[in-house]
Amino acid sequence: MRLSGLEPVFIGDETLFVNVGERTNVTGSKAFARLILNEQYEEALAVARQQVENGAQVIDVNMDEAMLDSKAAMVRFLNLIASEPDIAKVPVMVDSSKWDVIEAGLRCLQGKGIVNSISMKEGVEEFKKHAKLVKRYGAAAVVMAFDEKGQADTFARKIEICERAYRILVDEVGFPPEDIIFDPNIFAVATGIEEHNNYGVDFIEAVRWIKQNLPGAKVSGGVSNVSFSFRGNDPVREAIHTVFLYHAIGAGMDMGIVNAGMVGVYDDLEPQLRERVEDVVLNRRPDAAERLLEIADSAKGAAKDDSKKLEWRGTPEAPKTVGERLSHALVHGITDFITEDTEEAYQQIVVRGGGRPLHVIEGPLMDGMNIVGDLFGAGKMFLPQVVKSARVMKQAVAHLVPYIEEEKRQQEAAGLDVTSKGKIVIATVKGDVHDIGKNIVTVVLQCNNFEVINMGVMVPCHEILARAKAEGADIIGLSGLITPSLEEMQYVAGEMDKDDYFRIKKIPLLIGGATCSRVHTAVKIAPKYDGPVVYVPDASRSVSVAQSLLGEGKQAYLDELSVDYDKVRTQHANKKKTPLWTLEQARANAAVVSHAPVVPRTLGRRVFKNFDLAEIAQYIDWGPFFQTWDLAGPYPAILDDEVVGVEARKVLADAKLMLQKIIDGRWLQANGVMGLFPANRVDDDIVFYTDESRSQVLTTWYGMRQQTEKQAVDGPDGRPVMRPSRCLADFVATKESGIADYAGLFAVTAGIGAEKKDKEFEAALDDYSGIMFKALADRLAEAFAECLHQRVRKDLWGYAEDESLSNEELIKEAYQGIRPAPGYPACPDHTAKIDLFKTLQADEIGMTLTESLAMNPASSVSGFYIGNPEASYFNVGQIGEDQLVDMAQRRGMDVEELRRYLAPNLG
Ligand code: B12
Repeated sequence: MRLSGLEPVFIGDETLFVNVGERTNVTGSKAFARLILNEQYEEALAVARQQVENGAQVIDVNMDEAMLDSKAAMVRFLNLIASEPDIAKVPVMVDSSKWDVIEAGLRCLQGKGIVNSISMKEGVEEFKKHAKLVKRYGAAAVVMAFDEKGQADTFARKIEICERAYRILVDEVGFPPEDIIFDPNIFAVATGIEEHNNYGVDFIEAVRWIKQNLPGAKVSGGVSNVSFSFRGNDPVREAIHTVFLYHAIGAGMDMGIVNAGMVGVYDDLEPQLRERVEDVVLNRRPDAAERLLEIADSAKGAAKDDSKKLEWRGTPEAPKTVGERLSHALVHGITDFITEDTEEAYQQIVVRGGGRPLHVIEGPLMDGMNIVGDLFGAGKMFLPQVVKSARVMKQAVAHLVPYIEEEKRQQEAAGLDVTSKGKIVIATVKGDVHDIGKNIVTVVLQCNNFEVINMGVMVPCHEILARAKAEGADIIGLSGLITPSLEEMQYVAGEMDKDDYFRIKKIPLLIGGATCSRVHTAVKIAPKYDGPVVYVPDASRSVSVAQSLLGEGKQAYLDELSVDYDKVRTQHANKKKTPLWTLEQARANAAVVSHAPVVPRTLGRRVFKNFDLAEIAQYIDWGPFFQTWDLAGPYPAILDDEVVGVEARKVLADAKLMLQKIIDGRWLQANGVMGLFPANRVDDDIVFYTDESRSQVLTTWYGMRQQTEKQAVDGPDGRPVMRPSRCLADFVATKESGIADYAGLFAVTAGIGAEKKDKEFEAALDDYSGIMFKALADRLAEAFAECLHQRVRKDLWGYAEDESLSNEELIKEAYQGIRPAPGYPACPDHTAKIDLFKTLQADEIGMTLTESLAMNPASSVSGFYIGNPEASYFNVGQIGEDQLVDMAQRRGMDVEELRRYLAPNLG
């Protein structure tokens, strides 16, 4: 199934379970309903954005609320989403029980979305009519197992309705089968009513039947319904969801709405509980519900009971083998006994068994890691768990290294290495400092038995290529965080092409990192190199890509890739050009945002060295932290999420422990510099002056203005008003106005000292702590920016001295004024950092810029302060050639040089 927002999404047999975000649904989320009812659409948009940022692959939008004009609300919200590229990139599921709302929603969708739902509830004719319209709008459809007689509850009714609907859709309407998503209704089990006992089996079997008999069709459902009768007993609900999803996904369930709650690791469930839950879900015995009830309370209690913690090591009555213990330690990331267990395995296999040290790795350790790889691949384990497993593995291998070396010395025999699946050289490109992404990929690939040479950050092209040759690498992987790195990646691809070694062997090049994309890779990087170039969106995908590139199906994979990228290139070339206004037209449509500026209490530059980390820590926004660990869901709801809640709590607890150590042990130093200055708008720029006379220019921030065509929207009085063509300078009073306005600059870092500590973790073979440490340093950098900004508002500038906001409100940016950062969508131009750093003399606090304008240390943020109450963030989006030339002139810069920096905004 191919869906799309602004970016394509492919859901195929290889895809893991797809999670549909459900927080933009007024029937499911009271908070969202309140925002819509109060017309707080900006905040409602933030809910959508947060879902996407936290990994929802599709967002469900539902406005079915009695007090609402659902149709108008749907249209308004979807139109707002459409102008926010970071939300609009994912497909939308237009959800309503009213057809006119769905149709109104469909008219607003860009790309290919999903209709939720159509059914034969009101007869076949109505069904066909709706299906034809869905098809005409080019959307996919959720088809409920519902017909004129009612909702399907048994297996027979589910498949009867689904088959009938499928035949009508495919044969009569000509609906593409891959665009059909059946929802065969998940109902509660163990309700005490006998007829309900088979509901779980009916659903699972219906899934299996649909996947086998209705080619192309997908299956979805709302999972938490199944455990409804155990409300109030989360451990049992968790166990029911875990078992249910385990069997339903095994039967082929592709996607689903997974409500707040929990889902654990199937193999981890306490055996008795699992057996009794399985009896219920699979309806294996008539007294299943009573038997589960019997242990329900103790299961709830046991969830809090720690005494069973060491049971996995076995008891004298029920001993565990060393292999079992190693597997358990690996799957659960426990390092406590790893050295003694590895030693015991060594004694058993090598000393008493006559084997080789390598056999300990290839035997019990790899057996354990294979379980980890399988569970992760099946979506049953999450990234933090895998990284912890890798730490266990590394420590076990480290214990064996002296034995292996001793053996080498004695025998000098060939073939002593673990036969790895392949060797990969991975690096963050020159000029970029982003470390975490590629470190995570390294760990995940290592867990899957690839040998990975991680070269670190800011690695020049010639070093990467030389190392790849020296190591005989099978694959090269590049990572980067910010857009200038995209160009460096193109350069590396070009250099590989010039070098016979890579071109003839067609050594594959993998591309990853936050700003990379499939389209950019296909259009800009792949054409530079004759070998395979593959964009890899996340760590879990890196395994299947590397396997495909090195395994038997390589040619088929490459053929598929080449067809896919050709298509992407053709689509890109034929893409309708976003209609742009001329810069002149856009300027004429600038917002008029007048205000009465407050004179800052302190003007000029200020340095903050060794800022109190404990104070900074209070401002941490934990949301993105979970994203780093690839755990999807908004904070704090993620802690109770059905799928990742348990793991999210664990990783947060670990983080808080380490945060305390960072503060107490001064592992990091936080330095900042800021300045508030007289400033005025001159055209699209903000000019900063040395003093109140405003006669001498200190520095100029060159602004970029939206040029995409704007439409009129209903104003507060119902009359149409134009949406302005935004530019950040519009929030500052013009020079001609004579108003004395002000603006600020800042640069903060929480990364001083990070390298030293990081080396310690590296030496201790502790990737988990290393990644955790970097993730915390990044959180502290952002928190520092938040903390200093508050001080500016309340004190240093003082325009909001009475502000009193909770951390939650700060995260929602409920304050007056903004702090745009170069590189973010409202000011995408990274070169602004050059003058900013010079003006603030940022080097004095240990902050520098690389040749690609990344900041060193990595955990750093820089930007501007604008105090206007109307100031808000927006996306500059695509600009025209005229703005490029104009800007180059304003700056006295070469057009072609500037073009390189602004390339992502030039289409
Ligand atoms: C956390 C974060 C930060 C942190 C940490 C940054 C750092 N030191 O790495 C802080 C707060 C410090 C920060 C600062 C900045 N940031 Co920032 N940041 C983010 C954020 C929210 C998440 C990035 C992240 O860490 N993700 C988690 C990691 C694990 O994911 P990842 O790196 O993408 O890696 C995964 C995959 O990409 C893949 N992968 C990665 N590499 C590789 C390599 C290979 C070979 C393979 C196979 C796979 C692979 O696998 C990984 C694991 O699944 C993104 C927005 C976003 N949602 O992505 C913006 C974002 C990256 N930041 C951005 C910007 C602009 C900045 C700043 C320049 C802002 C400023 N002026 O201060 C600075 C630059 C910092 C610097 N040192 O130069 C922009 C970049 C866009 C652009 N136009 O360049 C983004 C995209 C936000 C946006 N929407 O505009 N940022």
